[in-house]
Amino acid sequence: MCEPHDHSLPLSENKNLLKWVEKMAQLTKPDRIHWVDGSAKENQELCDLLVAGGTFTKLNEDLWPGCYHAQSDVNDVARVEDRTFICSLSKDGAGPTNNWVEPFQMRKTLKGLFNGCMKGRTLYVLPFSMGPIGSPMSQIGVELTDSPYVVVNMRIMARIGMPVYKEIDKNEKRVVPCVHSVGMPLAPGQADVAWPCNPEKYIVHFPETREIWSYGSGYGGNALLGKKCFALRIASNIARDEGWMAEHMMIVGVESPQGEKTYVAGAFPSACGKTNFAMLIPPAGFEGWKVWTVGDDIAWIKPNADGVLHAINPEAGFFGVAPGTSMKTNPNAMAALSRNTIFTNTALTPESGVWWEGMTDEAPAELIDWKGNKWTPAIAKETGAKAAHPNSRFTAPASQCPTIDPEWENPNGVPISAFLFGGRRPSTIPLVYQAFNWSAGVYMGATVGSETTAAAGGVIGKVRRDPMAMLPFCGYHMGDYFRHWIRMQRGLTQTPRIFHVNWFRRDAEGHFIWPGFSENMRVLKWIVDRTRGRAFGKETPIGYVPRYEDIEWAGFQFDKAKFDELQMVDRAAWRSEVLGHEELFIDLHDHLPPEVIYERELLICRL
Ligand code: TSX
Ligand code: MN
Repeated sequence: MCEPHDHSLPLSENKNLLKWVEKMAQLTKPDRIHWVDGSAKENQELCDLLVAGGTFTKLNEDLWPGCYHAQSDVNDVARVEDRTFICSLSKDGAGPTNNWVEPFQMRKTLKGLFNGCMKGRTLYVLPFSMGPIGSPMSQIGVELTDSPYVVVNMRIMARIGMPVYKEIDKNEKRVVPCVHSVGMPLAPGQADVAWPCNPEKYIVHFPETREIWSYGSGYGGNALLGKKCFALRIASNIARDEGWMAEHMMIVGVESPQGEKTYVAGAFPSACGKTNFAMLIPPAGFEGWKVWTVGDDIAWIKPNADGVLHAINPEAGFFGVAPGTSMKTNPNAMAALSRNTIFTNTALTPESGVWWEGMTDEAPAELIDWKGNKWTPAIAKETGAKAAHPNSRFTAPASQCPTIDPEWENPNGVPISAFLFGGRRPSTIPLVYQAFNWSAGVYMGATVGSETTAAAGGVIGKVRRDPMAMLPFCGYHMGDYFRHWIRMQRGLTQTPRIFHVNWFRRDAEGHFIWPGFSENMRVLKWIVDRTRGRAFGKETPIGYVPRYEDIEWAGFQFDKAKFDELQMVDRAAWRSEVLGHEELFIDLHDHLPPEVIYERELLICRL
């Protein structure tokens, strides 16, 4: 057993860390400093503190053991892309798809914002490792935050505390400094609110110095800085400089009845069911097959000494969208979130449980909605009020997922055989097709589009381009990012095959043609068989496609006519599709690699 720590004393001996904490404390002026050790005892004390302060509601221990519910401020419910900044030295470094502010000007702004911003609060020193502790692929960060909610969420999402101090004290790895404040200092005697935040928000990245500064929000990706800010925006910069990839991808391992295992990584824009796919359960007809979950959101991918790409999931938990998650759509997620989970902005039941739209076919008779108001199905029918916020979340330990891969914490990662790109496309795009080669695959990823849904806000039903699902998460110029993808192939002895999937094609009546969910296993099997060189692919202008007889249909009735409709490549529709690709490319043109331009020309010629 470890001795309980005096949290007011430094738990690290690293001089640079101690100096930086002191400097930041002088700037932010907290009442006290708490060095986070990551222990269960500390976590319990913080949860008790959050309950006492009204941020947390302890859920019914019999129904939801170890679980808490949090209700955020109504104006602090999602990432704030228009308040997210990439402050590289040159504007051209950030590119036209990022907000850029000159770094010295932004530092001045931040100095003003952070001056005294933690008055009346505790500054938590939170060391975290993205990736298994000690893995050569892991990266270390320290988040200074005035939010205990952030600390208890980060404890689920990353490896934190004592083992990380040990890594830092070894002085081998650079530490990414992350400063976070909810931006609501308390005057002496001023009472706190349940969800402190500031209407003015800044999510700031300095790519060259590898720094993150976040002000004004306590929510999700704005505040849990290891996730989108570090593991994608800063890591994409580190990866480009060091020759690896930081991607917005889930990772799954497909195991055949003979025990052959094939790992696939996939990028999908929001609202495409990436988490559901990462936890797929094979359907009837696939007895003996298993899909293992390595990660649901982020992949760090690096060539090993033999030139084979290997991936780790840098996270330790799932920060998943709750609405739509059910025993029907994702029983593995339901098992993962059944205990030791934090729910944010879901509805509360009278038994101190949680509920969200889509969790059960029938809504409970009465709830407290995410805003704290009484909610009934009748009220919802009349006012349209949602019980849970559409972006409400669960923070659940990955280790609790029944399909978590035995290799998910392998410090050397898992070998990647294929990349998947996907979007929500009602027309034009087949269920599945394979790129001819790496550069055609990069073009495929660079042109990913998805139909906008209500969840994203804005116009519904328009195709929005989201290259590699990285548009909000690439920490540098998107054109340079494509170039980096092109360049990655050179160091490889085995190039992953690249595929595009679309579960969302609709028929003339507007109905989904493909049942999706478990049945996607049939597509996944063709993908695995293609990467292993044992399935047929028919050449079309856009890539290789399966014929009806190339798909395993055991245990499922699906007409050949319907399959042909799903797979149809309509040249006229594709010609306008290629014109649609231009939209984003115009902005990026002066940084596009020639391969992307040539692939576009080749595609046009083939059509
Ligand atoms: O996650 C989804 N996947 C991937 C699953 C492994 N969803 C949900 C998307 C919202 C996040 C899907 N929705 C998928 C899918 O494959 N497919 C669809 C579309 C669809 C929805 C309902 C039905 C069929 C298709 N059928 C019935 O409701 C009976
Ligand atoms: Mn994501």
